[in-house]
Amino acid sequence: MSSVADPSDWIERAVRNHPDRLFLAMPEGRRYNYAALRDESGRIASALRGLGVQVGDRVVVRVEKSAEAVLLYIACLRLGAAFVPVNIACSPSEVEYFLSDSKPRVAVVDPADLVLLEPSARSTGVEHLVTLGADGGGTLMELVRRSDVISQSEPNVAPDSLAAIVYTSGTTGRSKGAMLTRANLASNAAVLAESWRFTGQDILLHVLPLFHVHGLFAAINTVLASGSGLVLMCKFDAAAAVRHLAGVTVFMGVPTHYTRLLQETGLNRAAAARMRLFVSGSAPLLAETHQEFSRRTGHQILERYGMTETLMNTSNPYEGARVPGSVGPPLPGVVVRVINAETGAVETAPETIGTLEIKGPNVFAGYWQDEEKTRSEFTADAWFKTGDLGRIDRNGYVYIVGRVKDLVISGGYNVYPKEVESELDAIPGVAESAVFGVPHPDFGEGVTAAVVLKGGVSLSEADILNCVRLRLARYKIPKRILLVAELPRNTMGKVQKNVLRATNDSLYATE
Ligand code: MLC
Ligand code: AMP
Repeated sequence: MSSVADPSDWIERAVRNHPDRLFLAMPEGRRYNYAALRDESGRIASALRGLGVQVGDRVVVRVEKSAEAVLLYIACLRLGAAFVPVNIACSPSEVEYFLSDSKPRVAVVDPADLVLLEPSARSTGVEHLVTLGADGGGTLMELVRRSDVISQSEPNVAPDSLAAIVYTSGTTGRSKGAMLTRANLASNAAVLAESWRFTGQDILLHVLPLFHVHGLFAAINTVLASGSGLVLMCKFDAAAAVRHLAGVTVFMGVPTHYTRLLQETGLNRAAAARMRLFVSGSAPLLAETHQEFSRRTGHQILERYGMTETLMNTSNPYEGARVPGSVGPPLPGVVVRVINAETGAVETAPETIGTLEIKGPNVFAGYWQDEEKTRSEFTADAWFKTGDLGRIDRNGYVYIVGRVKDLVISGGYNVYPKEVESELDAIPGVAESAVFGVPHPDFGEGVTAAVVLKGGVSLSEADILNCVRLRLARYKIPKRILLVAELPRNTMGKVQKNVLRATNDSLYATE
């Protein structure tokens, strides 16, 4: 296995060994080689330093995807600052919470959101609010133009220091910030580069958002750790992605990307002839998608399993059987165990279903300023409880068979029902609600709500959707609101979401 370097070493090493090699290309032609990556990220680092950013300071980033956004992430790595990515779709009230919780020295937002977010930045004590647009414009880049290139990455950053805080919603309460260290990032990228056989000749087609561990760490860090390159597609478009396959060697996506690629008639063996690897993760890939993709392109999608808190845990092998429906064996250095959900005992017999727990250098350092939540998500002997239900077969392959956490995964985005239910229940006239996921042809699962109105109240599906539209990120908004007289309950009075799921199983079948 390649030696585990600190993230800053990736850049220094690449510039030393192959300064002219491509790091990032934009579809319209702009290109950065590794020397340009070092210089441009060094200039951004210098501008951030000018704003007072030091090792350990948080930098909240809520911007559209762009080459500059990638360079900003790398600048934070080189400074030893903690990168805090926020989904561009988050509502202003969600952003205010992230600012007040993470207390950043600097927040970088899209210029179009400046006026909207200024009051939140002021009330939460953010020192500097700067902008970065999709076109690379904005006040941050004005500062950058006036800044020198830093000659060297910050040398005094320990492996266990904070590299990023990534917010992840929970079954209760507000989102929690998962603290990822430099060692987490470095070890996972080294393992992925090795396991997926990345070389300097590889070019990754990057279609994922930059605010989740999939697009940010599994994709970009693996490229950096292996000195390979990427083509950055800022908005996923299946037809354009098929055309790009001729110029790249690796693709990473969520299952929705694959089902959309399959709808393109141009996706065939010839279109994928130069490709070396297709990786899927973040949500379950249907075995039929795997099989259909293989029939059309001759490529077997390699499915892997990860989490914000653990980065990548398991992966089907590069050489050897890629089993449809399985997420593969644990990655080198990672250990996965199965726990009996009732007794808490470790299950050693193969094929036994239980909750999955993880240990390894990939596992995060805990939740930001929340020791109680951190304690409750780890066992006494320091295993992380994933909340996923799974089994391990005789060959060591892991299968995810369900979740003990009440979670809907829509197009690779996690939606916690409790958060949506709280917003629905706050609407005057709503008595109670239950949010659940049912099969959706595009997003895998569609967020769906059953709502009971108070007596004498008349509200339509559209009225209810209008009320939540400004409160929640768009992907969390239910695709359908079902007005019902009452929620199904068991004898203990608990809402039976399994009944709601079963009775509405075909809700989106004709879409
Ligand atoms: C977009 N929309 C969604 C949605 N994405 N609705 C539900 N679920 C989603 N995932 C809605 C928008 O709100 C909008 O609705 C409409 O669809 C069109 O919006 P869009 O912006 O044009 O969407 P599109 O570009 O088509 O997005 C689809 C997608 C995107 C699949 C490209 O969802 C995506 O990039 N998903 C990847 C998420 C990801 O990176 N997950 C990794 C998490 S890390 P309206 O009503 O406004 O018209 C993790 C760990 C691990 O899980 O293992 O990797
Ligand atoms: P997140 O909290 O956004 O990081 O999402 C992590 C969750 O996504 C995991 O706990 C799993 O439930 C799910 N997940 C990730 N990859 C896969 C996969 N390949 N198959 C099934 N579920 C997955």
